Amino acid sequence: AVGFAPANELEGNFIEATSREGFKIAHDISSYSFVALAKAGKDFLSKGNGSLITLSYLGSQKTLPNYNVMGLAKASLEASVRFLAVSLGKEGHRVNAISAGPIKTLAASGVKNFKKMLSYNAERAPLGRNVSTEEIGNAATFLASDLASGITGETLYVDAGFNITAMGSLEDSS
Ligand code: 0WE
Repeated sequence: AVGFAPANELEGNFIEATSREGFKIAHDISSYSFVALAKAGKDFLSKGNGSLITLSYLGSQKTLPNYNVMGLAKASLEASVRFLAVSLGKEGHRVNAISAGPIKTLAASGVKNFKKMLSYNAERAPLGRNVSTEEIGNAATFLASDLASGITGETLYVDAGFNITAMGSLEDSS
């Protein structure tokens, strides 16, 4: 799992913030890197039942403030999961993504208003909270295991259900 866009790409109006160079860097590091990993690593995968897993985010499907070119890169990453799944399927290898809810990590500490995003998500998610790194790890363990032997090319949401909602609850909004 590796994702990156230059910091100036992740702030402000999408059109104004997005440069050709920033687009290139974001897609190279956040999407092509997974294809490169599959290319370099496929011969080292467990014979006949390997599993590749990457990390994505809802910004690939829906807009949110400031995520900008990372949303495009994650959309590309999720498409690469599908194409890689076909490419490696004949050899029995599976390729999936986990689309995680926002989590307070070191990288997230560099993101403006991240605390606000955490409470926004927790408030509106069906489970009424955010997810933990352990819950992402558990889903990854499942996807890597034979319990997920029939699952490939999929993006699995581990986000306390946030992605399935449109209006959340009317209870506490003004
Ligand atoms: O994918 C991510 C993190 C993406 C990210 C974050 C940074 C911060 C520091 C990529 N590149 C950089 N480059 C830096 O210089 N997330 C899902 C977390 C995240 O990042 C956001 C979010 C969320 C959620 C950035 C803006 C808006 C929302």
